[in-house]
This record gives sequence, C-alpha cells and structure tokens, in this order.
Amino acid sequence: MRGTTVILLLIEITFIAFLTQISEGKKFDAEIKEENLDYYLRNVFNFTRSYVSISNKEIVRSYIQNKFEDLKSERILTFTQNFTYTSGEIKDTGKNYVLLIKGENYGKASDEVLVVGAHYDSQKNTPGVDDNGSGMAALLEMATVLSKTACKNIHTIILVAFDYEEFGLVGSENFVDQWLLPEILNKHNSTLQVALILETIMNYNDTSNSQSFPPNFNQMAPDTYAHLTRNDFKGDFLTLIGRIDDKSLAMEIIDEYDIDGIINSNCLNITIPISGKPSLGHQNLFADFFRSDHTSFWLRNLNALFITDTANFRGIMELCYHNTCDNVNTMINSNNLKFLLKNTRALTNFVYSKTYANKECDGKDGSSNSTRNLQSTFIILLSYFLYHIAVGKQ
Ligand SMILES: *[C@@H]1O[C@H](CO)[C@@H](O)[C@H](O)[C@H]1NC(C)=O
Ligand SMILES: *[C@@H]1O[C@H](CO)[C@@H](O)[C@H](O)[C@H]1NC(C)=O
Ligand SMILES: *[C@@H]1O[C@H](CO)[C@@H](O)[C@H](O)[C@H]1NC(C)=O
Ligand SMILES: *[C@@H]1O[C@H](CO)[C@@H](O)[C@H](O)[C@H]1NC(C)=O
Ligand SMILES: *[C@@H]1O[C@H](CO)[C@@H](O)[C@H](O)[C@H]1NC(C)=O
Ligand SMILES: CC(=O)N[C@H]1CO[C@H](CO)[C@@H](O)[C@@H]1O
Ligand SMILES: CC(=O)N[C@H]1CO[C@H](CO)[C@@H](O)[C@@H]1O
Repeated sequence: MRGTTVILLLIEITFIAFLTQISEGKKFDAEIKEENLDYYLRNVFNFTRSYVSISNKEIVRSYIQNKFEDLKSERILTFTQNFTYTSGEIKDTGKNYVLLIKGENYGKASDEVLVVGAHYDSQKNTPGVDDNGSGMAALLEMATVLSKTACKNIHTIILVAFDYEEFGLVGSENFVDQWLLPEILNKHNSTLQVALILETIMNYNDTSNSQSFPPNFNQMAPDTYAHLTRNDFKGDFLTLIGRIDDKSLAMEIIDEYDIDGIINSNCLNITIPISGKPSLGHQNLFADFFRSDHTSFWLRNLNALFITDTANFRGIMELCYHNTCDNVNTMINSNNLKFLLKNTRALTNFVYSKTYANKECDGKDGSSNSTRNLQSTFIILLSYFLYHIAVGKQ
C-alpha cells in the first residue's frame, strides 16, 4: 500500500509540474498575422523613401509616428530623435522613431534592456520593399503585439525605426550615442542584452543555387558554407550574423525558430571571429558583415545581431537589390510572406522570452490568466480525487 501511494503521488507531482512547464511562456504566434505584414508592405513601404524623395519619406515618417502614438500608454513611451545629416551640400534633419515599453526594472541597474531596430529609409531608386520594408513591417507588427499584451515585461523593450541607414548608418549612430547611452543605459546603469537589427528579411528562394556569397566566404564562415553545400545552395534560410560575444543569443533565436507549418526555412548563425570592438582591419576583412545598423552597436562594444536574408546574395535580389524591382510585384508572393511571418514570430517570441517573467503571465494573453488558474485548480482537485480513490482501495 505504501509503495502504490508514493508512486501515485510522484506521478501526480510530475504531471502537475509538466503542465506548469508546458504552459509557461507566451508565444505570439496567433497574434502575428500574415495579412498585417502584407498590408504594411503594400501600403506603407512600397515607394522610394530617400532624401531625394522627401515627400514620400514624410508620408512614411508620419505613418510610423502615428502608429507609435496609437500604442502609447502609461507604460509605453514614444520619442522622436532628431539629428542633422550632412553630406556635401545636402543638409537634412534625420528622424529616428522610438517606442519604449517600460519593464518593471525600468530606471534601475537591474534593467536588461533589449533593442529591436530596422531602418525605414530606402536607397534613391528603389521602392525598397525587401530593403528594408520587410524589417519595418516586422518591427511594426512586433510593436503592436508587444504593446497590446497584458503581460508585463520585467526588462525594458525599445523598438526603433532608424532613418539614414542607407547613407552611412547615421541614424543608428545617433541613436546609440545621443540617446541609448546617455538617456537610458548610462543614466540608469542598466545593461543592454542585445540589439536585433532587422534588415532585409523576406526573400525566400528554395531553388538550388539561388544562394550566392561574398568572396572567401568558405573561409570566413566554414560551417555555414558546409551547410549551403549540403543544402544545394538554396536560399531558404534566415541568417543571424554576430561576433563571438553575440553567439549564445543567436543560438537562443535558433531555438525559437522551430515553428512548423508555415514554411520550410532554417535559421543559421554566422559567428565572425571577433570579440569586443571590431578594429578597422576587421571591418575591411569582413566588410559584408558590417553593412547595417548593428555596426553602430558593435563599434561601442554593445551586443547586436545583424538579421538578414542575405540581400543581394540571393535569387531575385541579386538583380533587384537597391533597384526598381525591389517592389511590391516582385517581392510580395506567398512564400516570401510566409517566410517573413515565420521570422517575425520567432523574433517576437525571442524578445518576449528575454524580457518577460514567464511565470507571472502565461497562457495566450493576460485574459487567460484566470482560465489557466482554473485549469490548474481543476487538475489539482482531480489529482487529489484520484489519489484518495487509490488510497481508499488499499
Ligand atoms: C503605395 O500604397 C499607397 C496606399 O495604398 C497607394 O496609394 C500607392 O499608390 C502605392 N504606391 C505604389 C508605388 O504602389
Ligand atoms: C523633433 O522634431 C519634432 C518636429 O519635427 C518635434 O516635435 C520634436 O519635439 C523633436 N524632438 C526632440 C527630442 O527635440
Ligand atoms: C552607476 O554606477 C556608478 C559606478 O558603479 C555609481 O557611481 C553611480 O552612482 C551609479 N548611478 C546610478 C544612477 O545608479
Ligand atoms: C529564385 O532564384 C532563382 C535563381 O537566382 C531566380 O531565377 C528565381 O527568379 C528566384 N525565384 C523567386 C521566386 O524569386
Ligand atoms: C495574472 O495573475 C497574477 C497573479 O495572480 C497577477 O499578478 C497578474 O497581474 C495577472 N496578469 C494579468 C495580465 O492579469
Ligand atoms: C542586408 C542589406 O543588404 N542591407 C542593406 C540596407 O541598405 C544599406 C545601405 O544601402 C546596405 O548597405 C545594406 O546592405
Ligand atoms: C551555420 C553555423 O555556423 N552554425 C553554427 C552555429 O553555432 C553552433 C554552435 O556553436 C555551431 O555548432 C554551428 O556550426
């Protein structure tokens, strides 16, 4: 009798522990919708937005600003960061748009801030649907679901739409030096976990040999090169490029990437053999790995990952990169939308897992808190009931 009782009790405890475990942590898979991403690409990031077409740029700016303003609340702040861009005779005011979701630790040294950034400007002659409308679409969708969830984050999340990436990474440099460091990290003594930089993230191509690579790539990233060889050089993966310091974070994103039923794509890490601040020599040697806003973080020894579909090294973008055909007709198709959807979900789930206390807010959203509690209560009652029947029988 003793033996059976103990075994039953153990089974019960394991069962409850298991249930608690699987329902821990929120996934935003249901809230992140393909149609929203599609909408942003078709209606917002569908035309040239560089300084030579300033009126278009203003349309996109006011769209982002309004979107962020709509999400504002007691715990969600918005900022517009203005900076001066000069180059030859061009003098323009650049604008970064920031949405800050305060964590419980906001303003304290224990805050481990997480940044997600994408640039909203485009090159001069391109509608820039993939470059980098896709990153912006993901950012806006992420902003919406993270702002609307009733789950309170412990650590602060900062989402930023950068200006002037296309002309020297000026927007992100200003963001880090004039805002992130003085106004947040140094002021509060808080730390940065990582900045995720969403570049071109929607071009999917599962045709053999659609993936190309920069010169000497097989020496620079032998693991990735071996994977490409095995995979027939298909352009069917998302790439996370980081330094040695960023690698463990990349591996955590790869864990989140395991979402079935959307599209058969992979997520690969490329680790550049650099630790700390990259030297000028490193920047020349690995030039292709320094082509976006993450560079502004690495140069200040802050963790960042460059997240990309590899842009001009894949399929149709070999032709369309920074060109007129990076447009709605070429870039928006079912596979690309599904790829963007999967990428957005995996990255949002990662952001959540790094900033939320999963135990406090679980289930699908805040409202299912009580449902979850009811479920647990029911399971505990059922267990006791079974236990007593078992004991009674002995
Ligand atoms: C972009 O979308 C807007 C809003 O739907 C539309 O008015 C405009 O014609 C589109 N522009 C291009 C170049 O397709
Ligand atoms: C940036 O400029 C806008 C006007 O374009 C202004 O409303 C805003 O207050 C400025 N932001 C800062 C921080 O100065
Ligand atoms: C930040 O840390 C420094 C050095 O440890 C300390 O002198 C300073 O008072 C701290 N500031 C805040 C706001 O906690
Ligand atoms: C895939 O890549 C191939 C080879 O580069 C290209 O010809 C084809 O158009 C691409 N397919 C799509 C759907 O972009
Ligand atoms: C969920 O329940 C916990 C504890 O009962 C509570 O502190 C928390 O605020 C609830 N979350 C939501 C979103 O209602
Ligand atoms: C991934 C990628 O190619 N991003 C591009 C965004 O735009 C800048 C400026 O033109 C390019 O240098 C980046 O390569
Ligand atoms: C493609 C690639 O480089 N993958 C590497 C990612 O990191 C893991 C863990 O260190 C390596 O085992 C992979 O080879």
